[in-house]
Amino acid sequence: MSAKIQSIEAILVDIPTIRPHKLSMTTMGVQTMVIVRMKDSDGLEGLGEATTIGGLAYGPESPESVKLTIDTYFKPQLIGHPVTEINTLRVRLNCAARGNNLAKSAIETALLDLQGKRLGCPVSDLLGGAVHRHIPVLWTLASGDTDRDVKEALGLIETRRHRDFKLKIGSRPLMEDVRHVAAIKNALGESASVRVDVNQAWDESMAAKGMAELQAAGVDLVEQPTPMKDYAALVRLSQKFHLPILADEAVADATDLYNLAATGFSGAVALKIAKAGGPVQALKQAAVAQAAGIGLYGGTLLEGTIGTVASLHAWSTLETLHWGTEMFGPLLMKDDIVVKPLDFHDNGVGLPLGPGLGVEIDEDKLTHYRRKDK
Ligand code: MUC
Ligand code: MG
Repeated sequence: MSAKIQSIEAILVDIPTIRPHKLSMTTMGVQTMVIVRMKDSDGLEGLGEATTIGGLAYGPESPESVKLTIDTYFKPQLIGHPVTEINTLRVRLNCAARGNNLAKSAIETALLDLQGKRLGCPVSDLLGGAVHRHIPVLWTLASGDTDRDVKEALGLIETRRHRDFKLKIGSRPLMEDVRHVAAIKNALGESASVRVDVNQAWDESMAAKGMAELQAAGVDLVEQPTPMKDYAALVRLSQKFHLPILADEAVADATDLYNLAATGFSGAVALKIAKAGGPVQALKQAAVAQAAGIGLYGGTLLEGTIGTVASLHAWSTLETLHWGTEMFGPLLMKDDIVVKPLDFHDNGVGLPLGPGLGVEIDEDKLTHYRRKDK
């Protein structure tokens, strides 16, 4: 008889960042993760994570609302049901709750972790098997200070931790941002790829000016320059410039990407398990992108190790990640809540090979960092 889901706990965990992380909509000094612990009737435990950026500054789900959604609405749909029936459980959640993809991603991840542990294989095997065991990872420069960003990047290039960099812009006047980016590109030279993420801060005419300037400065990729719902602007900009656009907030799932591609968008897409509702859902989006000739990029909402590893298992199954990944979330936090942190080396990260996600909670660290009033 198939094991049943016995308990689900959603835990808020707050870990300070190693430095202020300045985005167009907020500056982060702490990252909050919602860690899901799902136990089944055989005594196995599955782990999942839902994380976003800056509380509610980035999107409609906050860590606190994710916990409430799981505790109040998801648990009654899941407890007592066979743990192996992941597709059926997803249907139940989708009937019970629209949207809430961050919360759904944490649950899908925990179910995959459980399934992998049950079968004694890594999550990537459940997804068809890893094509890559070392995955490229860039670093985001977002201290808010040009000299500090250059120093940070040069150190990371020297130790071969990262070779590619994403710069967060959009909070300052456009030409100030352009000068900041150009100075960093100049200092890092040809071998480092420099990309920018505007996080929706520009309107279309600002974006047209910004992209022309950034193209001249040697930038390789511009992420989500315009508001997420302005598909038409993203399509027009992608057709006007050689400098490719990475669609991020505009495309949460496979349907969004289909709609964008059908209206003539060319460029790349940031896949994120959180946006899509889990690793399996993110790979459905990847399949649409592949069919439409849109490049792939492994994105993050700055998850800790559990969410990062879940993403890596999914990205490892993709033959070509045209723009690599940004799965550096654990490195932005001052500490980790797993026993064995990920191994970042040679401008990338190794894929854990143990059963399930291949990560184990450090109980003392979890006790230390979990929010005390919850
Ligand atoms: C985003 O907006 O893409 C990824 C890296 C980073 O610094 O922020 C994120 C989310
Ligand atoms: Mg982005």
